[in-house]
Amino acid sequence: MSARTYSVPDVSCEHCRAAITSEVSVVPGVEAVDVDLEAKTVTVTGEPLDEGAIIAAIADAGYEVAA
Ligand SMILES: [Cu+2]
Repeated sequence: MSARTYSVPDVSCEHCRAAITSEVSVVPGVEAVDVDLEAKTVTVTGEPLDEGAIIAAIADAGYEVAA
């Protein structure tokens, strides 16, 4: 099991958390999604983690991963 943390500066509220969680949790391999509203990060746990698919899912939710 591995974990990756992405910086997503635009997350601010429970709506953001719900939108990102629902999109990212259906990416194959993803087991858990933790959105930290204070740190403005999304931590994804699972195996395997498809980085491109995860970033695309965050984009589908309407948010951008900071480089
Ligand atoms: Cu929000």
